[in-house]
Amino acid sequence: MHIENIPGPSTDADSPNHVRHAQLKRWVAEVASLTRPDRIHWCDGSKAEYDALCDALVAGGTFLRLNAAKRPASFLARSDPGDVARVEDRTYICSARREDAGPTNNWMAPDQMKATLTGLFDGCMRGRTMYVVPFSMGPIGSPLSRIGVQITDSAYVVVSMRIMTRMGRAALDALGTDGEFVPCLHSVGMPLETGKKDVSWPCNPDHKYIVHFPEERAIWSFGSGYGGNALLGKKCLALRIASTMGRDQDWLAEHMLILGVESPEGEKSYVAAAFPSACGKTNFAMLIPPPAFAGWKVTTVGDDIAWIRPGPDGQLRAINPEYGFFGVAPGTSYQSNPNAMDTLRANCIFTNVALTPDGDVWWEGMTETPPPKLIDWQGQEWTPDCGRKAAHPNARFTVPASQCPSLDPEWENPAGVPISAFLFGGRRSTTMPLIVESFSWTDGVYLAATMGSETTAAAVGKVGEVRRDPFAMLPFCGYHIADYFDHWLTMGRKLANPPRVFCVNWFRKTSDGRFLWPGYGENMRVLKWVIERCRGKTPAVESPIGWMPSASTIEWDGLPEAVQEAFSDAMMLHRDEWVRELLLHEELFIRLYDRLPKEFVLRRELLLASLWRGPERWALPN
Ligand code: OXD
Ligand code: MN
Repeated sequence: MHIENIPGPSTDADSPNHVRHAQLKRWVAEVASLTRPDRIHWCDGSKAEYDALCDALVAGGTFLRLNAAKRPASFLARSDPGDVARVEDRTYICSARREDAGPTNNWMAPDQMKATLTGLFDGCMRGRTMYVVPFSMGPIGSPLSRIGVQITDSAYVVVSMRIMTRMGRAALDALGTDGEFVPCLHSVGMPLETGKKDVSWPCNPDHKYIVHFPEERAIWSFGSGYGGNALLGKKCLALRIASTMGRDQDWLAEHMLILGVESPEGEKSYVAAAFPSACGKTNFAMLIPPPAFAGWKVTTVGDDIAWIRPGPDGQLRAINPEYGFFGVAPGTSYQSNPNAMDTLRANCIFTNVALTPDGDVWWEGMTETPPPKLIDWQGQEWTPDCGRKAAHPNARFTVPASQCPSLDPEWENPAGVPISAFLFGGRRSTTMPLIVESFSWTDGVYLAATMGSETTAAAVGKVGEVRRDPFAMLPFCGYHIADYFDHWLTMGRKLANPPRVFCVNWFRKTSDGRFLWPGYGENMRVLKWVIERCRGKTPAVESPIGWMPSASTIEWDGLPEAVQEAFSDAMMLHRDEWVRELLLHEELFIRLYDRLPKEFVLRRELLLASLWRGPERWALPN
């Protein structure tokens, strides 16, 4: 076996001299003897290493180098058409006891799963290089950060990990000789038989497993090279495993963006917001306020994940554990998100977008009129009338956060930023109002726990069905979701001044299918009300489900009158819709019966009573 990146004579068969962590060396050696790669490469995270791997990916056909004048240092990858999204039905939480994974997670006994996986990993890296990728989630050295080491046989994963995490020698050094790390084992599951030519996107068509062992804090992922299945720092470590760490260590690992809002007077607040996948989190995190908001500034700390814990002053503080953005490309444009478009100007990896004749990228929604000719995400010729999408709906960009023009100056503060408000938002055509503030922390936890959303293309499966997605964490909670609700209730009790909790719905529609709210930058109008509520600067109206803004407390300047007229419909509560909604809450509660917090049962009753005794259609007073 050939071992690369060894600066001096090696004293150990499987690791370079600078690796002083005995447990890590042992684990790497064990994995190598199971998976039998041709080579081992310890990643140092340098630019030279990144460039060399990108060159090799180009030579091997995985990457296409984009036009350097239009999109410098950027690449396009086209995945296998069967490996385009997270595979939730292949994702497991293998806790020792089934009941600790809860009814919303797939489960298998750890021993049984290890036996299955060991069979699959046996010899799975033959003919390939095994990369050892040390990485830090969160700024290196922050007490809120955690270290992982991913072993992978995919160079695409290595270069993506360098963008998405603080990867390489610095993370390894932070581990020292006995630091704690999460072992993250990954293989595309396609050994290269001798003399066989590799394919551009190796993966395993028959066996995919994304597996978490919460007690051991270990991750094993087999068979997929895509996104959340393969970049194990993200959903697997920073959400599923971190949520169990948070439960045990009194903090929260959440599927939330973090943004800063600065008023013209220079007052700064931070908000953390949870939305299910592909509901515009990146757009909201990079929002540009409309002209009516002169002097207001929105800044970005993170677009997907927040790690949150009480600071010494009893206020919640949050970090973004990631180092880059892995965003959904379709729908991103200079109209919807100019900051994202500017972030994407260089040093990007695009996956499953379309290629323009001049070597740049395109996706649905990027421009109003599509180019007359493209090469689609599967490498086929494409024209606007061909009846196919040019980019896959879950096509992605991978880009360093540091390139974002709206990046918050505090984004790498090792102490995190103080959180004033939590926002929870689903994609709902009906029922849920544009904005409502919970009556209390407990009530906010109830609203977040019962969130529903129409499904999107971020995961394999049906698109457009409403499913309960508590806290937008349904696919990401590493333990029993009812215990997670209880953890949130408990955290609130420990805070002197817990953040206020709001629910938003940018996606409500008229009965004939038109959006009631313009969304995007105009969401600033809602955000300003949120901030002013947190500062005690604006009143609210009591509705059956929470506090709401009257139209007069919203800034309307610069919006067409029709939007203001639609506001009352966007805020309306229809009793029949809510009765249906409460039945769906009940359905969720029955699934979680034995561990459901008592508060929820009582809160539901109270909601039902207020809605039942209220009018058939509850509207904001004029
Ligand atoms: C993501 C997701 O990739 O939520 O962020 O699916
Ligand atoms: Mn996400």
